[in-house]
Amino acid sequence: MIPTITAFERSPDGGKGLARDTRVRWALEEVGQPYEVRLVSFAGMKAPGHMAIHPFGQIPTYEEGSLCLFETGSIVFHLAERHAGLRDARARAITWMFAALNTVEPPILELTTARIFEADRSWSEERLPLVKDRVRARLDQLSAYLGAAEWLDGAFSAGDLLMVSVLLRLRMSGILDEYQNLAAYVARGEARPAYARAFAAQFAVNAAS
Ligand SMILES: N[C@@H](CCC(=O)N[C@@H](CS)C(=O)NCC(=O)O)C(=O)O
Repeated sequence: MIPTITAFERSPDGGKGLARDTRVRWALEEVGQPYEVRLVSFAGMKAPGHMAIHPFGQIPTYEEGSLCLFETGSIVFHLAERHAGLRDARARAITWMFAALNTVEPPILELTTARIFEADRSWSEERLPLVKDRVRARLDQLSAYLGAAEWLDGAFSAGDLLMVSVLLRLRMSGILDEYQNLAAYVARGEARPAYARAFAAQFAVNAAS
């Protein structure tokens, strides 16, 4: 059965890979699973039809027959479980998936909030360095762990897929470039043919609109 995912009709980044449907598209491409996309507007995301499958009115979602999933971690996990292609060392890959979403992504999201949504506040300039330092604290640790390795745990895994997706959100800030090995790690992720297909599919939607 061909699954259907949801994505922004118009992504705020113009389809540059930052919306979270990219992670799901990437995982689908990695496992060679064809998929369909239902595009939703911001209003459509909060309409009852979409809220019935995503209680928080967001994208992406994943529908496969009677199975409806939301949360990128859960969707990538489902795909990794179903397709042996992503990785065998299941428990460690799952650990890295959680680390990407629960430990590394939160300070990165905080930085996005500080840079975009709080930029006009009087205290913004004073707070920004603190937020950046919290991001660096995590990247220091991640960079030390990765060292010169290609991926986090031997072969490429769903943990790498989510970690690269999370780190990509930092590129605009310039902080990623302070860590040579992490910048190279992200570039390796982006160089994967499956990522390129996912990016192109998402970009095409936004270029067309
Ligand atoms: N934790 C969720 C976050 C989902 C999320 O924040 N989606 C964003 C797009 S990247 C969204 O739908 N934003 C619109 C909104 O929240 O109204 C996941 O990983 O799936």
